[in-house]
Amino acid sequence: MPTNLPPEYHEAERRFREADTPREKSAALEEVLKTIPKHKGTDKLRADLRKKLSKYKSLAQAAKKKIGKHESLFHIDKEGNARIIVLGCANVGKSSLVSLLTHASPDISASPYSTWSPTPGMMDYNGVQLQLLDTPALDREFMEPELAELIKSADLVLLMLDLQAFPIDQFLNSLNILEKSNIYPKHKNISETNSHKTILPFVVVVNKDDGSNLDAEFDVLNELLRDEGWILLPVSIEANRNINQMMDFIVKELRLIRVYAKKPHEEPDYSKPFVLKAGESVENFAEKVHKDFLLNLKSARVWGKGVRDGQPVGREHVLHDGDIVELHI
Ligand SMILES: Nc1nc2c(ncn2[C@@H]2O[C@H](COP(=O)(O)OP(=O)(O)OP(=O)(O)O)[C@@H](O)[C@H]2O)c(=O)[nH]1
Ligand SMILES: [Mg+2]
Repeated sequence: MPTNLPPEYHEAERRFREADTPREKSAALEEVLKTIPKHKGTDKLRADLRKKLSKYKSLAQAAKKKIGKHESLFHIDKEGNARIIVLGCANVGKSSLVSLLTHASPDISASPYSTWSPTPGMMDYNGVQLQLLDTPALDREFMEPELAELIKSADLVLLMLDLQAFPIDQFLNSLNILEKSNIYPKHKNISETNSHKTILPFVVVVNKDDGSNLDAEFDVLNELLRDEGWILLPVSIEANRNINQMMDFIVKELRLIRVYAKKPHEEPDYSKPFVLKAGESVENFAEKVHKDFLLNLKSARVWGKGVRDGQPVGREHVLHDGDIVELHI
């Protein structure tokens, strides 16, 4: 240790020893380095301190990354044609559903509250790309504001109940919790004058309807809620009951349609539908196929709903699910 170090050095060095995070340590070390006069006698000390500084900087960097990662658990990029968020009380089967339908593998457990962060999974349903989000149980002691934000970003809420565990209680409880975050079901015609409200389409999926012996219980529940405008779908993930019917319904509810492209004198390409929103036209379809088609479109022929086979139509012609379109430029 060189003996001719100024008092500022010792003061800065003390602050360095007292700092406790890597970020504070590296900031303090930079100050220490500044106090050291540059000459031959301090070369070794300065080199050692710079080495130390770079170690603390990389530690600080790693710590920063960890925080970033933690925050991003609730920040999930939208992918595909629509985002469906699976919500419900503990143990109803949310993770089981996402795991059944997608390649995601969230933890599934007979004990409640097994999921603590959302997990996305992609599903191809007859050519429609759907992003499903598994979520932590709604009936925990709190809901993270980030989870509420994530719910608000969804195109559809799949509210899941367990038919075998007081479904009415779960239903009321779930809605209550969502209301606290200003999230409301669309069919209730809640006025949108309050700009804090987010209104989303809801489908109630009643899980664990494992066999016909349980169907009567579903009927009672359905009768109670149907009159209030709720749509209830009975399913069993374990017994793989009604899962396809549920998916068909969801795609309809999302108001997504599949339109197939056809080249002149060729069969349509059924392997890759273009996904449009209900109400969209030939023009929207052309834009999806290629922007050149949109710019240079001269005419189009359609096979499908409400037209003769191969009928010429204009740009504004509204397309339907399953239509086949031939574009001419
Ligand atoms: N009988 C029956 N059990 C099911 C069905 N679907 C899921 N389960 C079981 O229900 C339990 C809970 O399933 P999870 O998928 O972990 O439920 P979750 O809603 O994700 O639960 P949390 O993450 O804790 O909120 C597991 O033991 C599943 O095997 C079903 O259709 N019938
Ligand atoms: Mg779960």
